[in-house]
Amino acid sequence: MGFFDKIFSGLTKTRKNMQELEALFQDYAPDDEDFYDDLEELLVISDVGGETAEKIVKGMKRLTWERRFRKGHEARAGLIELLTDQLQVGEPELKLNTKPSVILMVGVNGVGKTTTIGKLAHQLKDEGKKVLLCAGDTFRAAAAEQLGIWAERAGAEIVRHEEGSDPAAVVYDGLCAAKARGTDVVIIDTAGRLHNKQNLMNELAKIRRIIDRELPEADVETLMVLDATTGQNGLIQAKQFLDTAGITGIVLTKLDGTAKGGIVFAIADELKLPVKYVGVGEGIDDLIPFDRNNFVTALFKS
Ligand SMILES: Nc1nc2c(ncn2[C@@H]2O[C@H](COP(=O)(O)OP(=O)(O)O)[C@@H](O)[C@H]2O)c(=O)[nH]1
Ligand SMILES: [Mg+2]
Repeated sequence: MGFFDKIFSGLTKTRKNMQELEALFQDYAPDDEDFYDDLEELLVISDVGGETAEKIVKGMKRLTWERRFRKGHEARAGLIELLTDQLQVGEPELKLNTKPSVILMVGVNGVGKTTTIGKLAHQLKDEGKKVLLCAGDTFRAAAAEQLGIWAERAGAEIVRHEEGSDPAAVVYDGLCAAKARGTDVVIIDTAGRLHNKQNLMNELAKIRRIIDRELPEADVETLMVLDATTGQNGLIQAKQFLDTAGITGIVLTKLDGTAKGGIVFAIADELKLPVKYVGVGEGIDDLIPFDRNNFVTALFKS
């Protein structure tokens, strides 16, 4: 299945909401306030978020006036353009030009960090890269084990320590191994929960300092993983990571399990960060590089 088909099927539940839009465009009249109210409601139902939905509706009114929309199909095309523009934030592609380069994966428990690492390792291996996984989640015994399974599936190496050991020490070892072995990309798993939030943030900052000290010239992507099924709540949680971790992009997982796919618009608008990948299932191939044109096109395709 190609990326477009995957995003199309991953958006099945979200598209159900959006299909009601088609009915709106059928009875479209440019100065009908009900149209804009219904549009806003549908956006909110799809978890675009109140503020972002309001901005989109305002943008739609402006565009309607500027372009003199008269017909439903004109307004529909205008909305697609507006939504696609809305997703133009930062650089969607990973920048991993140095050898080694580093991907640091952060986010709360259960969002899909470890799974995403496995999928990403697999894609990078397919591109011919040598990949090393670093088991920085030492908080739970099962975490390194789970990462080990993914390393095997993806054909990547792994560096791990005992449960309860210092994550910063694992990261240090991982980076040293990468330098010694000619690794292309090191992917670091981290804990999503510690005894308290401040501990977690301190630990992430410490890991970050070790990367900067050991590999000062390296390209580092810090990806925050967000679970699409948690919608606006997930977004609030995510904001806690923003200051500490120096996030370069978002991975939005579990899009396949939710009608809340509109959250990508809230991410762009509120976090001002690019979505770099979306997860559409639990399998190794279920991670798609984010493409805003494909995303919006898939959303409106019936
Ligand atoms: N349906 C679906 N499930 C996912 C996706 N990504 C992760 N999961 C599942 O979410 C659960 C938690 O994932 P895990 O990687 O352990 O999360 P972590 O705690 O952040 O490392 C697992 O059961 C995964 O299989 C996705 O894109 N779609
Ligand atoms: Mg994990």
